[in-house]
Amino acid sequence: MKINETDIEKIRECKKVAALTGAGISAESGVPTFRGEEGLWKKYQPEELANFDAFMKNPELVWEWYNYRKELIREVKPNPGHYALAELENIIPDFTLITQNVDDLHRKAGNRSILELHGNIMKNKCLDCGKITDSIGPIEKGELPRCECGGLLRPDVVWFGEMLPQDVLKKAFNVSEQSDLFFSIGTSAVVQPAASLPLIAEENGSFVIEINTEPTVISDTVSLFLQGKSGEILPELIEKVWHVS
Ligand code: BV8
Ligand code: ZN
Repeated sequence: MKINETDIEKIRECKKVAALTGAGISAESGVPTFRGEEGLWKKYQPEELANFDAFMKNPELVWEWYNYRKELIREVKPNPGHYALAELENIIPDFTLITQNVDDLHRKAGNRSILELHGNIMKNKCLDCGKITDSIGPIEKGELPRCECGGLLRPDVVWFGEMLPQDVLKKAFNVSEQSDLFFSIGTSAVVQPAASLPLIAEENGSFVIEINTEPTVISDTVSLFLQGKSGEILPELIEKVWHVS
């Protein structure tokens, strides 16, 4: 990882840190990304499945997709990239993790102050009474998961065209604006409004570090673009900047 002494000094002085993560940070745990070549699901695009109309048209298919992803996520573990961010929360008093991911891996890795912009795949919401449950009893083949009130359950995630939880989003905007150091990690930075967070940080004078295996639409505007795997770069960066051995 190429980083010069001046940048190391600058990063070390920062006190208010925010990190935005996307599917890329979970790739090394074996969770497929959305737009990667392996894609998440045979022939469908996430946008076709992760939306309310698709769900109402074919709830079985959408539940099949989410159950497939939940099975996957139950098997996987956080990787060194997740653990590095958990360590960062312990090193920096004013640290906030903002994630677009719904895979719960940051919580498993030990982060506590987490803003889940797009919800959490392990939680379900009732279409009728709005009750959130985190477990579904056994369902007969071809049956759909239902709430005890009889209402249809949906995954408690934010679909395309749906509002993000307003309190969570407001906090995410605030910490991005107030930050003096902002990380954009493993996200293609295309999905709004999450993708505006690095730009807001940049506008407010934060030092913005992007970590991604590929350049993205924001790579040439950030203060430092570190190309590579977050599971490798993050531990190395922490070593260089904060564990001055
Ligand atoms: C909203 C939860 C409006 C569900 C997700 C046209 C039509 C309709 C809508 C829109 C439109 N134009 C814009 C919109 C808005 C839309 C949007 O932004 N669309 C995009 C596609 C153009 N946004 C919305 O609809 C949002 N809501 O705007 O509401 C509104 C306003 C007022 C009133 C009512 C409504 C809702 C967006 C949330 C959608 N839900 N997920 C689920 O997960 O099933 S989005 C989904 O994409 C995931 O959350 C994911 O996190 C997110 C972003 O993707 P990434 O995380 O970036 O993942 P991706 O695969 O793209 O990239 C991975 C990156 O990692 C790559 O860059 C890769 O290079 C890198 N990488 C890979 N391996 C590694 C790595 N990096 C480091 N290390 C590695 N090892
Ligand atoms: Zn209900």
